[in-house]
Amino acid sequence: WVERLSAGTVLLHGWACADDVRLVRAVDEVVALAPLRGMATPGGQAMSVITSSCGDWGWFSDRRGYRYSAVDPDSGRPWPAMPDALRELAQGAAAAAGFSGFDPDACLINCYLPGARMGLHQDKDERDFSAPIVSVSLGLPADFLLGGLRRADKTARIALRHGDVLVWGGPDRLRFHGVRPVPPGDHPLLGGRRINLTFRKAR
Ligand code: MD3
Ligand code: FE
Repeated sequence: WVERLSAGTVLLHGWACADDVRLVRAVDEVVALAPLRGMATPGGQAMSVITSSCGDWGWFSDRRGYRYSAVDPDSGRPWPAMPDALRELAQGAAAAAGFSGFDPDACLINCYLPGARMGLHQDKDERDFSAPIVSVSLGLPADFLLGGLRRADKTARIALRHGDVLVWGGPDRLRFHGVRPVPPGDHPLLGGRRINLTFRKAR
C-alpha cells in the first residue's frame, strides 16, 4: 500500500517485491563489474556500508571529499550501465509517488552486513535538488531515521522491509536521514544482507 509520510515523502510498501529476483540479478551483474567496497569519510572514518554504483555517475567518498565520478576510481573504468530492471523500477515508483518524468543518471548500491549503519546526513552532492530520490530496500529489514532540515531536529524511526520503496522530493529533499545498525538475520533471497538502491539525478 501507499503511505504518504509527509508532503514530499511517500513509502510504497512492498512495491519492489514482485520484481525482486530480477532486481537482485541486475545488482549481481553490476557488482561483478564494479565490486562492492568499503569507503572512508572525508574525516578518515571507515564507513560500515560497502558500496558500488551504476549509471552515468557514481557517488563515492574518500579523504578528499564526497563526489560523483563518471569512472570507478578503483578500476579507472566507467561505471556499469544502469540495468533496465533498475531504471524501470525507479521510474515507475517515482511516477506512483507523483514525480512523473524522473530520469535517474546515478544508482548507488549500499550493502549492509549485520551491524552496518549510516549516520545522520543530508543528500546534497547533486546539482539540482528539484529531482526526487528513490530508495529501494532489499533483504534484511532496517530502521531508518527521518529527521528534519536541521541536524538537531527530532527523528522519527521507520521500519524498512524487503521490497519497500521510499520516494522523497520537494520540501523533503534535504531532510536529514540515517539508518540504525542492521540486526542479524537470514533473508530468503539475500541471506544476511540488506541492499539499498538509491536512484538520483546527479547532474
Ligand atoms: C525519506 N541511503 O546512500 S534510506 C544514502 O538505506 C542513503 O542506504 C539510505 O541515505 C540507505 O545517502 C537510504 C531511505 C531514505 C533516506 C532519506 C530520506 C528515505 C528518506 C530523506 C527524507 C525522506
Ligand atoms: Fe542519504
